[in-house]
Amino acid sequence: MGHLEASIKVYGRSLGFDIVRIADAKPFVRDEQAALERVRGGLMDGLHWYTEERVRRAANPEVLLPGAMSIVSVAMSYFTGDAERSNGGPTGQVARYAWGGEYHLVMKAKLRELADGLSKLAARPVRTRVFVDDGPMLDRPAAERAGAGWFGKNTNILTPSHGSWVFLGQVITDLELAPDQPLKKTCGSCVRCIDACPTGAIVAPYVIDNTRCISFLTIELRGAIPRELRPLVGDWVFGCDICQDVCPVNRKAQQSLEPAFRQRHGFAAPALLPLLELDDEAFRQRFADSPIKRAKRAGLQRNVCVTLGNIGDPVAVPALVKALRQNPDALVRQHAAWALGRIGGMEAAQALREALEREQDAAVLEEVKLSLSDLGVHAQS
Ligand code: B12
Ligand code: SF4
Ligand code: SF4
Repeated sequence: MGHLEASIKVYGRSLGFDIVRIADAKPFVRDEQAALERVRGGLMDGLHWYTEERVRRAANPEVLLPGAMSIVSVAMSYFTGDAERSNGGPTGQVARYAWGGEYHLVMKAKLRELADGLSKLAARPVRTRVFVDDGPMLDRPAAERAGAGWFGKNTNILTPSHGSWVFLGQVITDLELAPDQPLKKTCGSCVRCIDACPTGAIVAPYVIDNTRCISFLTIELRGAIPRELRPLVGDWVFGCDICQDVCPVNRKAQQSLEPAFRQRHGFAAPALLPLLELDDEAFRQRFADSPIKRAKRAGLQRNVCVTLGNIGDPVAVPALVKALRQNPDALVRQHAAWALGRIGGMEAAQALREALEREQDAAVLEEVKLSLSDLGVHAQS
């Protein structure tokens, strides 16, 4: 490693990145092929923005930054130990990456500083482009090539020091740098994540069927969660960490040093009933500067209904009845009807019968009828 590469790494770490490595900017041939096959095979369905055109751009750094020579690949841990559970009624689980602040903002600000630093360290103007998650870049293959970590069979990048609990980012630059080597590690014969995934979303090693992944269902999906998958979502109200929680590599993960990623009170395992009460304004206030805002108010409340249905505690019935009667979104009323059908009891059945008289939305009515039939109540309208 030359002096410039060493200085870039020292500077990157001083900005708060846990891992800073360097890759060349050649096309990602294997990954382009693999991603195109996933799109064509329907495994990325539901992510309308994830197109073949996007994959082709994302896999070719030269297209993203003409003259690209190198990629500075960074990783930042968001691991903050055990979840603090909320009091007061049933609680759900939120994926770790969303326990703290908005990582896109935090990482992009630091990546821009790193990008500016390249010109100073190289003592010449350097062209750069930065990426974290939302840009058309393949974050994981860049991290793999730079040796920041290796691909786990759950498709996450596993780092030796911080496990898979890391966000990945890149600075693509026209600066020619000596690249690091990929790591020689693999998962070996382990298949824990594949066995543990409740929906069978890891359809083969290194292959996720997005349409079955709880992370997609609870964060990205805008419509109804398919009925047959709802029981498998368990108590995950935002994202899913099961395939990472079971991963042996994560047992030795070091904790995050970033204050912005500290666990916020009531975010890791939130009390569910108050979440059903939020209106748009209250949702915005509570989840401003949080990854959770991506689900939107109706999406989160849909997930809360599914979780309450799965937990099955009758204490949730009054809140679900209220949601079925009053929630402004048909999506939420539909999932409240499903949850009432799962929990059952007199009050739930009565509310479902009333909804038959009042409800105008076809999808909600259909769900009400299915729930009544699950409860053995004959639907008359
Ligand atoms: C779309 C997307 C999703 C989708 C699809 C997931 C997926 N597997 O791609 C959904 C919504 C489901 C999702 C979920 C999650 N995501 Co996401 N997601 C992305 C996004 C935007 C694009 C990923 C992509 O291009 N996928 C395309 C598919 C084809 O790629 P792939 O599954 O990784 O498969 C690769 C391997 O199969 C490899 N390959 C092919 N053949 C072979 C053979 C061998 C031997 C090997 C080793 C590899 C290999 O090639 C493929 C292409 O590179 C990236 C950000 C970005 N811009 O890159 C974040 C990103 C991947 N997500 C991230 C996170 C944190 C998550 C969640 C953990 C969040 C959560 N807790 O709920 C889950 C994890 C679910 C999982 N097990 O993957 C992080 C991952 C960090 C890490 N350590 O890897 C990223 C990098 C965002 C970031 N910048 O930090 N995500
Ligand atoms: S995030 Fe959850 S649902 Fe998605 S692959 Fe991992 S264990 Fe399966
Ligand atoms: S659980 Fe096992 S197979 Fe899955 S990513 Fe971790 S080490 Fe690899």
